[in-house]
Order: sequence, then structure tokens, then C-alpha cells
Amino acid sequence: MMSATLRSAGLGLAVAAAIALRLAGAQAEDAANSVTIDNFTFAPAEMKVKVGDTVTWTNHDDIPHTVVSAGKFRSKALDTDNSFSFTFTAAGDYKYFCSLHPHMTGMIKVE
Ligand SMILES: [Cu+2]
Repeated sequence: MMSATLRSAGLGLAVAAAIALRLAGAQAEDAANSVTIDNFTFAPAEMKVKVGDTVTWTNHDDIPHTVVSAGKFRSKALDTDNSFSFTFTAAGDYKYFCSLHPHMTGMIKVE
């Protein structure tokens, strides 16, 4: 009885580890056009992309943030680990900020 419980717990851990590895791989593939939100900061604060590229912002803070570029795009409030994506179809400098904490700012340069 005891050993069966231990074995099943071990299997659960192995499955969890496999899922974590797969998630890490998926994140690495998207890292090029990803902005993380952590500790009230957009990182990187400035990013260069090409016309047609999609940028994804992911909130790693435990409070909500938004991603807003006046007249261009506006996310809903992102809870922890939520993401927002926007595809840039025109060149230009896109300043953006968090509408909940306006001192949080960033820039996407599309060329
Ligand atoms: Cu914020």
C-alpha cells in the first residue's frame, strides 16, 4: 500500500517535470518577440521588430498590468501569467505604458 502510493507520487512528479520542460521549450521559441512584465517593469524596455511581427507581453507580477499604446492597441488587465499579443502592420515607434501604473513605459520600434 505504502509503496504503491510512493510510486504513484513519483510518476506524478515525472509527468510534471516533462510538462515543465515542454513549456520551457515553447517559451524559448517565442523569446525573440516577447516582453516580460516583472516587478513593475517592461523588459526589454525597448524592442526592434519588423513590419508583420507579433509581439507578446506576459505579466509575471502577482498584480494586474495593462499594455496600452494610445490609439494603437490596448490590452485588458492582464492577471498573473496572462499574455497580450499585437501584430504590427506599419513601421514606426510605438510608445506604450501600463494604464494602471503610468510610470511603466516601453517602446516597440517597427521597421
Ligand atoms: Cu501596471
